[in-house]
Amino acid sequence: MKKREFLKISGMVAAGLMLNPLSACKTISATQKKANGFIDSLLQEKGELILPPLGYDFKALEPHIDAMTMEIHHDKHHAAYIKKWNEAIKGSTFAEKTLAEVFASLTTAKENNVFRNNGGGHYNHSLFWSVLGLNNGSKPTGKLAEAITRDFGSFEKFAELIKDAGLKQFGSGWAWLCVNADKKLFICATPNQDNPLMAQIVDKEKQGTPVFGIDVWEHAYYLKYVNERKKYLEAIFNVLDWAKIGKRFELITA
Ligand code: MN3
Repeated sequence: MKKREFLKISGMVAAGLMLNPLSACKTISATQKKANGFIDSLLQEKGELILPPLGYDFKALEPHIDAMTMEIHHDKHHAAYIKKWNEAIKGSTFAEKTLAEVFASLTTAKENNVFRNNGGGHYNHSLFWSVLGLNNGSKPTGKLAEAITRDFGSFEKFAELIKDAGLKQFGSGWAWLCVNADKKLFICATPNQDNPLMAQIVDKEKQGTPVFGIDVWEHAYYLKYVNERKKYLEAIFNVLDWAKIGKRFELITA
Protein backbone atom coordinates (compact mmCIF):
# COMPACT_ATOMS: atom_id res chain seq x y z
CA MET A 1 0.00 0.00 0.00
CA LYS A 2 1.29 3.46 -0.89
CA LYS A 3 1.95 5.80 2.01
CA ARG A 4 -0.74 8.28 0.94
CA GLU A 5 -3.40 5.55 0.72
CA PHE A 6 -2.25 4.19 4.05
CA LEU A 7 -2.53 7.59 5.71
CA LYS A 8 -5.95 8.10 4.17
CA ILE A 9 -7.18 4.73 5.42
CA SER A 10 -5.65 5.23 8.88
CA GLY A 11 -7.41 8.59 9.11
CA MET A 12 -10.71 7.08 8.02
CA VAL A 13 -10.38 4.27 10.53
CA ALA A 14 -9.50 6.68 13.34
CA ALA A 15 -12.46 8.88 12.41
CA GLY A 16 -14.73 5.83 12.29
CA LEU A 17 -13.56 4.71 15.71
CA MET A 18 -14.25 8.18 17.11
CA LEU A 19 -17.82 7.99 15.85
CA ASN A 20 -18.44 4.53 17.28
CA PRO A 21 -20.52 4.67 20.45
CA LEU A 22 -18.74 3.25 23.48
CA SER A 23 -21.01 0.31 24.14
CA ALA A 24 -20.09 0.02 27.82
CA CYS A 25 -20.48 3.74 28.49
CA LYS A 26 -23.93 4.70 27.23
CA THR A 27 -24.33 7.46 29.80
CA ILE A 28 -21.23 9.33 28.61
CA SER A 29 -22.00 12.56 26.79
CA ALA A 30 -21.08 13.05 23.15
CA THR A 31 -18.66 15.80 24.20
CA GLN A 32 -16.84 13.45 26.53
CA LYS A 33 -16.62 10.74 23.85
CA LYS A 34 -15.18 13.20 21.35
CA ALA A 35 -12.73 14.62 23.88
CA ASN A 36 -11.45 11.17 24.72
CA GLY A 37 -10.89 10.36 21.06
CA PHE A 38 -10.49 6.83 19.82
CA ILE A 39 -8.65 5.43 22.80
CA ASP A 40 -11.54 3.71 24.56
CA SER A 41 -13.03 2.41 21.32
CA LEU A 42 -9.58 1.00 20.69
CA LEU A 43 -10.32 -1.74 23.20
CA GLN A 44 -13.24 -2.79 20.96
CA GLU A 45 -10.95 -3.42 17.94
CA LYS A 46 -10.84 -6.97 16.56
CA GLY A 47 -8.54 -8.82 14.20
CA GLU A 48 -6.11 -6.83 12.09
CA LEU A 49 -4.99 -3.43 13.40
CA ILE A 50 -4.05 -0.19 11.64
CA LEU A 51 -1.53 2.29 13.03
CA PRO A 52 -3.53 5.21 14.43
CA PRO A 53 -2.26 8.66 13.44
CA LEU A 54 -0.23 10.48 16.09
CA GLY A 55 -2.68 13.39 15.92
CA TYR A 56 -0.02 16.15 16.12
CA ASP A 57 3.36 17.00 14.62
CA PHE A 58 6.44 15.02 15.62
CA LYS A 59 7.93 18.34 16.80
CA ALA A 60 4.89 19.28 18.92
CA LEU A 61 6.53 18.18 22.18
CA GLU A 62 9.84 20.02 21.58
CA PRO A 63 12.06 20.84 23.37
CA HIS A 64 11.06 18.26 25.99
CA ILE A 65 10.64 15.29 23.65
CA ASP A 66 12.45 15.67 20.34
CA ALA A 67 10.87 15.23 16.91
CA MET A 68 13.24 12.44 15.82
CA THR A 69 12.33 10.35 18.88
CA MET A 70 8.62 10.88 18.22
CA GLU A 71 8.94 9.95 14.55
CA ILE A 72 10.90 6.75 15.18
CA HIS A 73 8.75 5.86 18.17
CA HIS A 74 5.46 6.18 16.26
CA ASP A 75 6.42 5.26 12.69
CA LYS A 76 8.88 2.46 13.48
CA HIS A 77 8.26 1.04 16.97
CA HIS A 78 4.47 1.33 17.13
CA ALA A 79 4.19 0.29 13.47
CA ALA A 80 6.29 -2.81 14.20
CA TYR A 81 3.93 -3.94 17.00
CA ILE A 82 1.03 -3.68 14.57
CA LYS A 83 2.85 -5.54 11.80
CA LYS A 84 3.74 -8.44 14.13
CA TRP A 85 0.21 -8.57 15.58
CA ASN A 86 -1.29 -8.67 12.09
CA GLU A 87 1.03 -11.49 11.02
CA ALA A 88 -0.04 -13.56 14.04
CA ILE A 89 -3.75 -12.77 14.41
CA LYS A 90 -5.10 -14.45 11.26
CA GLY A 91 -6.58 -17.82 12.16
CA SER A 92 -5.55 -17.51 15.81
CA THR A 93 -7.84 -18.15 18.79
CA PHE A 94 -7.80 -14.39 19.43
CA ALA A 95 -8.98 -13.39 15.93
CA GLU A 96 -12.63 -12.95 16.97
CA LYS A 97 -11.92 -11.34 20.34
CA THR A 98 -11.85 -7.61 21.02
CA LEU A 99 -8.60 -6.16 22.35
CA ALA A 100 -10.29 -5.89 25.78
CA GLU A 101 -11.16 -9.61 25.64
CA VAL A 102 -7.67 -10.51 24.45
CA PHE A 103 -6.09 -8.63 27.38
CA ALA A 104 -8.46 -10.31 29.85
CA SER A 105 -7.75 -13.81 28.49
CA LEU A 106 -3.98 -13.58 27.94
CA THR A 107 -1.93 -15.89 30.15
CA THR A 108 1.82 -16.28 30.59
CA ALA A 109 1.77 -19.28 28.19
CA LYS A 110 4.54 -18.97 25.61
CA GLU A 111 2.13 -19.08 22.66
CA ASN A 112 0.46 -15.90 24.04
CA ASN A 113 3.67 -13.88 23.89
CA VAL A 114 3.17 -12.48 20.39
CA PHE A 115 -0.26 -11.09 21.36
CA ARG A 116 0.85 -10.00 24.83
CA ASN A 117 3.84 -8.04 23.49
CA ASN A 118 2.31 -6.60 20.34
CA GLY A 119 -1.28 -6.10 21.54
CA GLY A 120 0.12 -4.42 24.64
CA GLY A 121 2.52 -2.45 22.46
CA HIS A 122 -0.36 -1.15 20.35
CA TYR A 123 -2.70 -0.20 23.21
CA ASN A 124 -0.02 1.24 25.50
CA HIS A 125 1.39 3.49 22.78
CA SER A 126 -2.03 4.59 21.52
CA LEU A 127 -2.93 5.66 25.05
CA PHE A 128 0.46 7.38 25.47
CA TRP A 129 0.10 9.43 22.24
CA SER A 130 -3.41 10.47 23.23
CA VAL A 131 -2.38 12.17 26.50
CA LEU A 132 0.72 14.07 25.34
CA GLY A 133 0.84 17.81 24.60
CA LEU A 134 2.71 20.83 25.94
CA ASN A 135 1.08 21.74 29.26
CA ASN A 136 2.95 25.03 29.90
CA GLY A 137 3.31 24.18 33.57
CA SER A 138 -0.38 23.49 34.15
CA LYS A 139 -1.61 20.91 36.64
CA PRO A 140 -4.70 18.69 36.87
CA THR A 141 -7.98 20.42 37.67
CA GLY A 142 -11.50 19.33 38.62
CA LYS A 143 -12.30 15.74 39.55
CA LEU A 144 -8.85 14.42 38.65
CA ALA A 145 -7.17 17.01 40.89
CA GLU A 146 -9.54 16.10 43.74
CA ALA A 147 -8.85 12.38 43.30
CA ILE A 148 -5.07 12.92 43.21
CA THR A 149 -5.20 14.89 46.46
CA ARG A 150 -7.55 12.33 48.03
CA ASP A 151 -5.44 9.28 47.06
CA PHE A 152 -1.86 10.63 47.15
CA GLY A 153 -2.02 13.68 49.42
CA SER A 154 -0.87 16.20 46.80
CA PHE A 155 0.01 16.59 43.12
CA GLU A 156 3.69 16.84 44.10
CA LYS A 157 3.53 13.52 45.99
CA PHE A 158 1.74 11.86 43.04
CA ALA A 159 4.40 13.18 40.62
CA GLU A 160 7.18 11.89 42.87
CA LEU A 161 5.56 8.43 43.13
CA ILE A 162 4.94 7.89 39.40
CA LYS A 163 8.42 9.15 38.45
CA ASP A 164 9.87 6.83 41.08
CA ALA A 165 7.85 3.89 39.69
CA GLY A 166 9.23 4.64 36.21
CA LEU A 167 12.77 5.03 37.47
CA LYS A 168 12.70 1.78 39.46
CA GLN A 169 11.16 -0.34 36.68
CA PHE A 170 14.09 -2.60 35.84
CA GLY A 171 14.72 -2.63 32.09
CA SER A 172 11.91 -1.82 29.67
CA GLY A 173 8.35 -1.13 30.75
CA TRP A 174 5.72 1.40 31.75
CA ALA A 175 4.73 3.45 34.79
CA TRP A 176 0.96 3.77 35.17
CA LEU A 177 -1.68 5.89 36.83
CA CYS A 178 -4.73 3.63 37.13
CA VAL A 179 -8.13 3.41 38.75
CA ASN A 180 -9.10 0.26 40.63
CA ALA A 181 -12.53 -1.37 40.98
CA ASP A 182 -13.36 1.10 43.81
CA LYS A 183 -12.49 4.02 41.47
CA LYS A 184 -9.47 4.88 43.59
CA LEU A 185 -6.25 5.97 41.92
CA PHE A 186 -3.09 3.91 42.23
CA ILE A 187 0.37 3.88 40.64
CA CYS A 188 2.21 0.82 39.40
CA ALA A 189 4.80 -0.27 36.87
CA THR A 190 4.79 -3.24 34.49
CA PRO A 191 7.62 -4.77 32.44
CA ASN A 192 7.88 -4.82 28.64
CA GLN A 193 4.45 -4.19 27.03
CA ASP A 194 2.35 -5.65 29.84
CA ASN A 195 -0.43 -3.41 31.16
CA PRO A 196 -2.90 -3.34 34.08
CA LEU A 197 -5.70 -4.70 31.87
CA MET A 198 -3.89 -8.07 31.57
CA ALA A 199 -5.62 -9.55 34.61
CA GLN A 200 -4.05 -13.02 34.40
CA ILE A 201 -0.53 -11.66 33.93
CA VAL A 202 -0.07 -8.70 36.30
CA ASP A 203 -0.25 -9.04 40.10
CA LYS A 204 -3.66 -8.38 41.68
CA GLU A 205 -2.60 -5.03 43.16
CA LYS A 206 -1.62 -3.83 39.66
CA GLN A 207 -4.95 -4.68 38.00
CA GLY A 208 -7.08 -1.73 36.94
CA THR A 209 -7.94 0.70 34.17
CA PRO A 210 -5.05 2.87 33.02
CA VAL A 211 -5.67 6.62 33.13
CA PHE A 212 -2.33 7.02 31.37
CA GLY A 213 1.06 5.36 31.17
CA ILE A 214 4.61 6.63 30.77
CA ASP A 215 6.81 4.64 28.39
CA VAL A 216 10.17 3.99 30.08
CA TRP A 217 11.70 1.90 27.29
CA GLU A 218 15.05 3.37 26.26
CA HIS A 219 13.65 4.01 22.74
CA ALA A 220 11.36 6.64 24.34
CA TYR A 221 14.27 8.83 25.47
CA TYR A 222 17.72 7.60 24.42
CA LEU A 223 18.33 10.01 21.49
CA LYS A 224 17.95 13.09 23.71
CA TYR A 225 18.53 11.89 27.26
CA VAL A 226 20.88 8.96 26.55
CA ASN A 227 20.92 6.80 29.71
CA GLU A 228 19.31 9.42 31.97
CA ARG A 229 15.82 8.07 32.50
CA LYS A 230 15.37 10.43 35.46
CA LYS A 231 15.77 13.50 33.22
CA TYR A 232 13.30 12.04 30.72
CA LEU A 233 10.76 11.45 33.49
CA GLU A 234 11.16 15.09 34.57
CA ALA A 235 10.71 16.18 30.93
CA ILE A 236 7.55 14.10 30.50
CA PHE A 237 5.92 16.21 33.19
CA ASN A 238 6.06 19.15 30.74
CA VAL A 239 4.09 17.25 28.11
CA LEU A 240 1.32 15.54 30.07
CA ASP A 241 -1.84 17.24 28.79
CA TRP A 242 -3.88 17.42 32.01
CA ALA A 243 -7.03 18.53 30.21
CA LYS A 244 -7.00 15.34 28.12
CA ILE A 245 -6.02 13.17 31.09
CA GLY A 246 -8.72 14.77 33.27
CA LYS A 247 -11.40 14.07 30.66
CA ARG A 248 -10.26 10.47 30.32
CA PHE A 249 -10.31 10.05 34.11
CA GLU A 250 -13.91 11.32 34.21
CA LEU A 251 -14.86 8.97 31.37
CA ILE A 252 -13.46 5.84 33.00
CA THR A 253 -14.82 6.68 36.48
CA ALA A 254 -18.30 7.78 35.27
MN1 MN3 B 1 7.64 2.74 23.24
